[in-house]
Amino acid sequence: METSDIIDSIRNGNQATRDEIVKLLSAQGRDRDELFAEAREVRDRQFGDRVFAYGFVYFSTYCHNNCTFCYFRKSNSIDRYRKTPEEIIATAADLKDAGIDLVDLTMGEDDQMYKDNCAELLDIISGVRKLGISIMVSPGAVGKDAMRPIKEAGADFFAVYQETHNRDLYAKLRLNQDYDFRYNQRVWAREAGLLTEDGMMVGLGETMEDRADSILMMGEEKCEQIRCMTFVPQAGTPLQNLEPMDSEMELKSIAVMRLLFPDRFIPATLDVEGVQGMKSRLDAGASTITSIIVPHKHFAGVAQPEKDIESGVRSVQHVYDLVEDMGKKIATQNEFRHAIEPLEARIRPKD
Ligand code: SAM
Ligand code: MD0
Ligand code: SF4
Repeated sequence: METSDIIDSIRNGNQATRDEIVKLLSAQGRDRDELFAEAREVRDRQFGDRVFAYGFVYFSTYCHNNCTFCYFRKSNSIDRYRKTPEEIIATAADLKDAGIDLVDLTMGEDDQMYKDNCAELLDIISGVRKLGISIMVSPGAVGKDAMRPIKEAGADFFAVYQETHNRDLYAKLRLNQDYDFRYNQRVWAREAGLLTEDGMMVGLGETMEDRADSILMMGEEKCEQIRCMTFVPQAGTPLQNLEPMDSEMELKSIAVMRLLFPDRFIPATLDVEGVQGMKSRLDAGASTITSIIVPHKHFAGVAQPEKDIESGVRSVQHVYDLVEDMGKKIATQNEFRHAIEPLEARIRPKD
């Protein structure tokens, strides 16, 4: 089948096969333009002229894991920080005042946050919740028992990315981390009434078929948010010399996810290419700008620990202006709550 036939078939409500997804991910020239145009149309039908904006608070860069791709892996000797609850709440308040829709509270797998049944983590979540802003937590793999308290403390979303759904590749990336335990985080989070996010990375030696499988599996899993990020090599890590890919595969993955799963939130992350990369991701059908960071507070990004942060280029006003230039508007916090409340009602635990 030609690319345009596959797009037609999906538009007519047919499920895409793995081979068809591989074909879409390989689209070039006019086929590629058609894929992206369709993705924008599907996104606009779902969300109108609204784009969602998430602020990123990487509040502890301590980690007991050794993921081969990550700058913050335990064996990397880098300067680390752990922000106090007060600093985190003040940063979240800045994001709220700037009109950001959600605060993503992210950490390395920091044992201090897990001890005493995640007391400090829960304290941070409930402190931020009191500000009246929506919350995503990205605390790594915490286990089943932590999910209810995380929900009750006030989190809306639980994010934990599988990175790849090829178990052999996973084992080479997330060293000594059980695949199923990580996968089950999202199952348990959902059972506790949390919205979930899964994610894939590209540029780590995966095949086209692996990428197609990740897209299919993320869709089947019914996560409300799904993402793709391009691997960015990090100094001091085992993969530091891996030849980096450009963002083309990430963009095509965004477009394919949008066609297949029209109603999901799909990030345009600023963490891979900074603000310069925002427009191309929105043009591929993304709905949600993620990784907006408050400048001058010394927070790190993930894939780009320093990119555009202290200069303020990744900050809110700049992002808003660019979004308006595209004829779009950042959703108000109320509009965002209205978008997620029906989703939360759908998964509310029944007891
Ligand atoms: N520690 C938690 C965890 O691993 O789930 C949350 C933070 S972790 C740094 C968040 C995500 O950042 C990872 O799941 C991975 O997808 C992404 N990431 C980390 N290093 C990256 C890199 N070098 N390039 C691209 N994405 C990266
Ligand atoms: C982002 N830097 O959205 C963040 C991060 C964790 N939930 C998200 C990878 O790009
Ligand atoms: Fe730690 Fe997360 Fe980085 Fe893995 S990806 S080393 S768990 S911070």
